[in-house]
Order: sequence, then structure tokens, then C-alpha cells
Amino acid sequence: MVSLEEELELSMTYENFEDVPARKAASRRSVEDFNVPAAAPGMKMYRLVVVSFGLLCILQAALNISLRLTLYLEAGCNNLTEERDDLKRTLENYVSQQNSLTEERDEMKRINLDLEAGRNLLTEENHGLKRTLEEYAHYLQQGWVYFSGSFYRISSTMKPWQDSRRDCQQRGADLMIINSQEEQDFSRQYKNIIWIGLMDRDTEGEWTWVDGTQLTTSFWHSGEPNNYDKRNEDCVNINHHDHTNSWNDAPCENEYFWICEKKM
Ligand code: 2F8
Ligand code: CA
Repeated sequence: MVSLEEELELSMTYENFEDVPARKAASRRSVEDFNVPAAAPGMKMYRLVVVSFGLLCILQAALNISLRLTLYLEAGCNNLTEERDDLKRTLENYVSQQNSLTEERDEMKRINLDLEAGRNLLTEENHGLKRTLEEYAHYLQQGWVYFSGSFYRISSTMKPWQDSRRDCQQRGADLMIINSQEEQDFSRQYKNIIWIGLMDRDTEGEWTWVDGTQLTTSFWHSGEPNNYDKRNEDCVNINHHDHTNSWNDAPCENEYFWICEKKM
């Protein structure tokens, strides 16, 4: 607040009074007395204007400050909003990248599983081929001959049909089954009489192969099977090698060479 003395001095400066000392004295008295009005109505108005001006200045300053503060806060707020939006975009990018990476990882997992399955298949196939190769090497070393998917072996001794068959079975094979012209032609290269895996021991006249199948394609020699002299000719051999049709029925107890077949 402005003191009375200060107001007086201000009044003197702007209003140019002649009797300054007298007024100063009067003013001091008014200050000292307190109860006595120190200024005239013009002075009051003047004071009011000055005080109002001061208040306006203060108000102006406050408005300036608040305006600047508002602008400052608004700018800060805008910066924060931009930063927040930037962070949001960055976060969205990260999430998007993470989703892409997750998809890539899952795809790689699927490919890996497929590759593993393929490798397992190849490994199994490889083992199978190795076993087959070992088996082929084994039969070739034992003197077997390969023809059209089977190995064949001619015996070096003669035996009845049943013993001949047993020998083949002990070698993991059976007596030869002929079911094509090619096989029939192949069988005729051996010039001895040889047992094959065909018989009608179970039912007379019903010719059956050793794998249980019925005879369909046959290569009987002319006049065969004849159950010659009613001697129970229940087993079949290759007898007439010079003929395409070379088969003959003969008693199973007869001893002949034999031919084993191992299907591969
Ligand atoms: O040993 C039995 C055998 O004898 C002859 O063949 C050599 C008979 N052939 C003919 O009679 C034409 C076979 O039928 C017989 O099995
Ligand atoms: Ca016969």
C-alpha cells in the first residue's frame, strides 16, 4: 500500500502546488491525527486513479503471466501429446514386428517338422534299401540267381518233393511257383528233372501252388497230368525241357533235383 506521505510527494510532483512546506506540514498533521481527512476530493480522485492504474498494471501483469503460463503449458502439453503419439506408433511397430516374427517362427517350425518327417522317411528308406542290398548280396554269395524280382537256386542233390520243399523253407524260400511264360522259359534252362511247388495231394485233380493259390496258367506236357499207372502222381516236376510245355505229374516220393524261389 502507498503511504500518505508518498501520496503527498506524488501529488506535489504532478500537480505543482505553490506552498509545499505548508502542505507537507498539514499532511504530517493529518497523518499524525489519523481521523482528519488529508486530501481534497480532487486528490482522492487522483489517488483513486493511481491506485486503479496500479491495480490494472498488476492485473495486466497477472494476465500476462497467466497467458504465458497457459501458452507454456499448452506447448508442453502438445509436446507430450506428440511424444505419446510417437511412443504409440513405436509400440505399434514393435507389436507388428513381433507378430511378423511370431508368424515367421511358426512357419519355420512347420518347415522344420516337414523336413524332419522327410528326413525320417529318407532314413527309413535308406535302412530298407541297405537291408535289401545286404539280402541281395547274401543270396548272390550263396549261389542264387536273380530273375524278374526273385532269386532262384537249383539243388545239387536229389530228394523227395516234401524234403525238397523243407530245404527251400530252411533257406527262407519255397519251391518255385510258375505263373508267367517268362518264368516258365527261365525254368527250362535247367536240364535235370526238377521239382516245382505244385501238387494235388489234398484233393485229387485240384492243383495247388505252395503259397495256397489255385493253378490258373499251366504248362503241362502233352498227355499230362496223367496220374500214370494210378501211382498217385500228386507232385509236379519239369521233365520235358525241350518243350515249352514241360510239366509232368509224378509220385511225391520220387527223388529229383528241385528249384527254390525267394521273392524279393
Ligand atoms: O515216371 C513216371 C512218368 O513216366 C513217364 O514219363 C517219363 C510218363 N509219361 C508218359 O507216359 C508219356 C509220365 O506221365 C510219368 O509220370
Ligand atoms: Ca505223369
